[in-house]
Amino acid sequence: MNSIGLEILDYRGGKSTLCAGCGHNAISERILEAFYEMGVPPERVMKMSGIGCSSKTPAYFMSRSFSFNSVHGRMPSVATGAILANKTMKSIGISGDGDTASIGVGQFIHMLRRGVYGLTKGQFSATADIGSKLKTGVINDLPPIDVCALAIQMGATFIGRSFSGDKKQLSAMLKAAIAHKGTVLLDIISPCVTFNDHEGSTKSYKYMKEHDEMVNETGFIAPFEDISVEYDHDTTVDIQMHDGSHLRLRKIREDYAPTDKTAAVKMLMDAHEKGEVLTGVFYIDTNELDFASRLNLVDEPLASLPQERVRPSREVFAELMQAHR
Ligand SMILES: Cc1ncc(C[n+]2csc(CCOP(=O)(O)OP(=O)(O)O)c2C)c(N)n1
Ligand code: SF4
Ligand SMILES: [Mg+2]
Repeated sequence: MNSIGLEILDYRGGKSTLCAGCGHNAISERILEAFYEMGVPPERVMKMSGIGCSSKTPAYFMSRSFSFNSVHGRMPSVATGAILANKTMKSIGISGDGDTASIGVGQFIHMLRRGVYGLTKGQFSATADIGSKLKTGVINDLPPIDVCALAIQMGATFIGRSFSGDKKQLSAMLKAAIAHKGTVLLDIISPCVTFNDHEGSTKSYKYMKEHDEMVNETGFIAPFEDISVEYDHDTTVDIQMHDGSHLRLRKIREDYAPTDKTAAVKMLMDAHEKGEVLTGVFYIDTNELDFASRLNLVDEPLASLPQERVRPSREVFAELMQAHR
């Protein structure tokens, strides 16, 4: 018996239909034991989940609790609503790696950050900096999502930031991005003159003029241009792109190499602390295979292949259907 006079049986659920030996069964056991040992009344618990084997497990522990199986990947929003409706309940969310990090990744991120973006105008977006002020005087207290740091972690192979007011940097960076074979993320700060150009905004023309810190100066040399243009090897990195063009990055931050992912993320995080807006090329990798190459596609574009080459014949299709009956 536990501290509230219940037996472990009072915490049991339905019989598991998962495979014998599945790790999820052990997790269900540990969950129900934890609630039992802590003396939490099962009726005070809500079990929220999405879709997947793991998301089925709330049916296998604590039948006396409340339970809700949401749509795949949507547990965070349903759980948020339930918690807000009754904050006196204990809530447990069960979600698999597919439910959380694949289909549900958008909900997952916003559940952690707790931002709401319901309207669009005159409201803080998910990239607004902490301490930034709305025209109405409201101050943002939520951490920004740095899309550059996110893109570095997620595997983009060319990541940089520029400013709509910096013609030279933006032109060079755009050309290098166009020349790059792979996924590029360019985060371009573009002040909204109607809602976001006032004193206190960190996305205004004035703020950008005062806080724009270039990490490197971007130069671009197209394949048809003369590449023998002089440069100092100590201060400038030359990167040859797949199409024969060259990206020349003149170092401004001496110790920073745009081929070091970890350093790039740290630099971006540090800049947020200091209120600096870094611009320049943060990370580039010209060796990694691009998406189409990874898929090992034929040289000719799929869109222009004749029907005979993209469509199984009637006979092959019939054979396939037969084999999978
Ligand atoms: C909207 C939608 N898309 C796809 C599916 C198919 N589907 C069912 S479970 C699942 C993956 C679940 O993976 P995970 O959350 O890791 O659970 P696990 O089974 O590994 O515990 C997918 C893609 C679905 N049910 N609904
Ligand atoms: S995750 Fe699903 S398929 Fe895999 S062992 Fe568990 S119940 Fe079986
Ligand atoms: Mg899984």
